[in-house]
Amino acid sequence: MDRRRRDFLRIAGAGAMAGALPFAPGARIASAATSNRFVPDVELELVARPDEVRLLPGMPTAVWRYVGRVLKGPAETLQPIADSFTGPILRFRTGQKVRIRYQNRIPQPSIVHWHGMLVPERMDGHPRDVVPAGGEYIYEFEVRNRAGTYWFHPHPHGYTGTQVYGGLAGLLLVSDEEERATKLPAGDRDIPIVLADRSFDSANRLVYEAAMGPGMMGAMAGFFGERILANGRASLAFPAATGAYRVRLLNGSNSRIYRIFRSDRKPLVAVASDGGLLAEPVRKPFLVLGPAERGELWLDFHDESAGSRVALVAEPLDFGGAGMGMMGGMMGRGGGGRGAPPAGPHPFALFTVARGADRQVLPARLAALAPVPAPQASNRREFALTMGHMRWGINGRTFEMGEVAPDERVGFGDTEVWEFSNRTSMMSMPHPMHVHAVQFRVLERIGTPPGLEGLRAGFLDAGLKDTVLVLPGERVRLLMKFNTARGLFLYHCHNLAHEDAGMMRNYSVA
Ligand SMILES: [Cu+2]
Repeated sequence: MDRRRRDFLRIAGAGAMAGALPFAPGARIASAATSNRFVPDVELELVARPDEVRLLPGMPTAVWRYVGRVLKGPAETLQPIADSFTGPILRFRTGQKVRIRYQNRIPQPSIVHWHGMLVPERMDGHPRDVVPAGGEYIYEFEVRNRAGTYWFHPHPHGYTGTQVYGGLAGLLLVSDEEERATKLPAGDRDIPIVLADRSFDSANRLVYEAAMGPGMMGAMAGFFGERILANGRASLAFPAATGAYRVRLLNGSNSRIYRIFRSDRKPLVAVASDGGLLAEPVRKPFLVLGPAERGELWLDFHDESAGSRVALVAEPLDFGGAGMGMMGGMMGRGGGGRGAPPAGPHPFALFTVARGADRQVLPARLAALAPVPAPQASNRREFALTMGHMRWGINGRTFEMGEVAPDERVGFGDTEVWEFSNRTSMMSMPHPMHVHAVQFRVLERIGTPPGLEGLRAGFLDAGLKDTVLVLPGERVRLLMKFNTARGLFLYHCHNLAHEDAGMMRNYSVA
């Protein structure tokens, strides 16, 4: 293995990652495997390892990525994506029993988290379960989620940003009977897209330098790359588009927030959020997707004339001009102060309409999903998003591996209202807040500043969510039921620079 393969190297903070690959394969097998009574319907091998992919013209780019194979079950369970760092796509069905043999072949401790999935404590990829380079971890769980677009990525403490940036992330698509009954576009009309920003040097190597916020006294704003990529490419082209498509979008960026719209400014039709199908299609002028959020679109070309072109555009959101002076516009700046131009609106999926479109009818109803209930008097907890000692925190605290505070203990089966309040700091930034082991409902947003109110039209707050973007100044109330599993789970900011710096806590369910 040549040297370039093993460092995707010019990663900032690379002290911990420089040096030779210390792994000895099979050095340690950590297994949360339940018992030999678990008979999987599907068994996969999933390896995180250094690789090279051709992302840009010229030199290939050294990345870390997941590769895998199906050991048992349908071959389509695992679908690699050619010439990309993202992937493979995993396809499961509700009710399947899944075993995944994860092997860590990157030169850092790591563990895999199945983002949005409702799995037992030791299957969730908590940082205390990291395996060293060369180690292995065996996951066994039953797929309990409804159909939807979920994903997987590393979750070690302190290195998640680096490892995701290196390329470790893939989609996990769940299907079920209810979804099949809707007859949404399938096959090559079902298009999963991972949006992620990256910066490259002149030799096509990945560059990772987190940006400090101007005036933020050392507090990390995050990473803002110069290029926006779709499944690792500059853009995806669909030269013979007819009829309707289902486009699944994941914002897999470390920190960037996007506004997604059609190039012809026709409204978008959203059909699913983080946790699967909405009750019914919703027309939106645009979508706003923070890191880790998903949105699915019904994209219809049957009334476009042959030859016309329509793009989906991702515009990086810049909070600098929205009355949040301390933001200083850094959201739109690329490349961590390397003098790069800010990434502008980027057409990432280009559809050229062909003749002969079948008309496919948008279903009026998509799924059985109760309306968001009125806010009620359940047990309410408030989590203030805070800034102290140059670090982001939650209620003034930062992550400690096994620590759970008295106000972070939840009763199994309880329904609670959690409020994330983003108003305690003058140095306000949007924070995409993610809670493990639940799919929640967004009850209300309170106090959205007038300058940001326009963004609310782009949120998919009507659906099930596991990550919610809390704008500067807002209090967002969430309704959640803790009936997945007992144990220790995480809640945290999914701006990975914030998460790695400690804007993450445990909560326990007992
Ligand atoms: Cu944050």
